[in-house]
Amino acid sequence: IPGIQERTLVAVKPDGVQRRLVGDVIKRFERRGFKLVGMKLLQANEGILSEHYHELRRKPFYPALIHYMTSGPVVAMVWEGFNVVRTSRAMVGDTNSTEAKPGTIRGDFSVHVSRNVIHASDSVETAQREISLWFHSSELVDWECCDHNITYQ
Ligand code: DGI
Repeated sequence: IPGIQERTLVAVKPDGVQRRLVGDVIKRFERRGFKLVGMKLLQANEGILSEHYHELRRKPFYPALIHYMTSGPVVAMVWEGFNVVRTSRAMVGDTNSTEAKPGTIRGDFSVHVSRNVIHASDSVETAQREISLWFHSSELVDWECCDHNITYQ
């Protein structure tokens, strides 16, 4: 099946870790049928975040965003599966929590854009860039899910 090995970067942001939402986030991605291929808890520094949020560097909220993202640990993950980038964005919900639909992660757990619990890459190209920014290739694991033939045709 083409696209079955697509990967995306998902990160539970410091507010999500503080609020003990890591397990819930992982559970949603597992139950959807995606495969976890990388995961770590880390305190992100300004270096990685300035690369990660490069496109937002001129936004008025940028300093506050970096302050928030460095305020505590983040759980970074790489998830793999068919159309995982697009499906993850749907699971995460709108950037603006007010617009995020109930049932989405932001729509269930966040009320304000400045504390929106989770990050997920917004395109396949961005995902490739973000995965290599947050993970060494040696930190990603190729493995076979035993339910592969049940999840896919
Ligand atoms: O890919 P997203 O996280 O959904 O959205 P994005 O790449 O446009 O913005 C990255 C993060 O920056 C977003 O998750 C939260 C923050 N942000 C975006 N717009 C605003 C914002 N923070 C504040 N305080 N105000 C904003 O308007």
